[in-house]
Amino acid sequence: MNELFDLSGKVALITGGTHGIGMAVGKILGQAGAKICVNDLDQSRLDEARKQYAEAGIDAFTIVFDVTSEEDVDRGISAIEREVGTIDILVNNAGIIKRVKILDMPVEDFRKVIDVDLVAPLIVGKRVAPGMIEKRAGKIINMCSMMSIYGRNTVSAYASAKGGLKLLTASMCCEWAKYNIQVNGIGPGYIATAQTAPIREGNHPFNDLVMMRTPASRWGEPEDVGNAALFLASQASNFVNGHVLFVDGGILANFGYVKGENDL
Ligand code: NAP
Ligand code: GCO
Repeated sequence: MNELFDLSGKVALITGGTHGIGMAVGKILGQAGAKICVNDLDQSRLDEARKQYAEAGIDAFTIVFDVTSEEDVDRGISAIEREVGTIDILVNNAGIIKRVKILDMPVEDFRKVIDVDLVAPLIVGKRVAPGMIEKRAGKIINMCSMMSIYGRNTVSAYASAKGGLKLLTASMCCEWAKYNIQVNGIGPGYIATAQTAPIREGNHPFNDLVMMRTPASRWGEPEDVGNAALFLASQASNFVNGHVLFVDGGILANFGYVKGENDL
């Protein structure tokens, strides 16, 4: 059974894996035996992350590159292929969000979110897939969202990107499954990271919505997502393809409830 989840000998790239969900994914895949590679925009954040991975017993390979730049991605992936090896597991985790109403959002800001959250997984996927095709094996995990299927006030760019990412995941599956590459998404619910801090901390009223919509009655932890990534990165998921695995504490199953004596 353990062999199913053993990633020994595999090279994994987690984009933006210097904290939050990405770091949880990196630590869990690393503890399963994968050689962990992470990129970020900032060397100092990579240096700090490398220390944290080391404290978890993981010797992470770190490299600066911007996932939205084809040239930067090619340089970064070439360095990983040269220094570490061909990538077996790609987690397109890097992402941004801008919470601004449509009428107030500059088109340039909308484009920036689309670039990072949708175009970048295409760029990195296109660069990594040939190595997987040659090996006739690979795992790609695109970090989707509840906003891959829901809209919500102020997150139009993010939802548009994550909705597209759900179908980019399906499209990658259709074109690459024949090469024994499994391409899936993870749809985290509301997870306690820096990205959600502005709508979570300081007794923010958004907490009430998250609690009403999440039957588990808690914010998710990055490790909740990391555990799902281990399944999708392992042999256990070899016949799972084009799927978005929601890790949401039951949000999708729940219309919501009215807090009170009977929790109607
Ligand atoms: P986070 O704390 O904001 O981390 C995002 C990471 O992406 C950071 O390390 C960031 O680097 C990196 N990044 C951003 N733009 C980049 C670029 N152009 N090139 C390279 N790296 C870049 O986010 P998180 O909460 O851990 O979320 C991780 C992923 O899960 C995102 O795709 C997010 O949309 C998704 N997600 C999150 C939640 C949630 O509730 N937290 C739920 C569903 C989905 P810097 O720190 O240097 O900017
Ligand atoms: C928001 C949150 C969400 C989460 C996540 C939910 O402002 O609604 O940031 O978008 O990040 O994507 O799945």
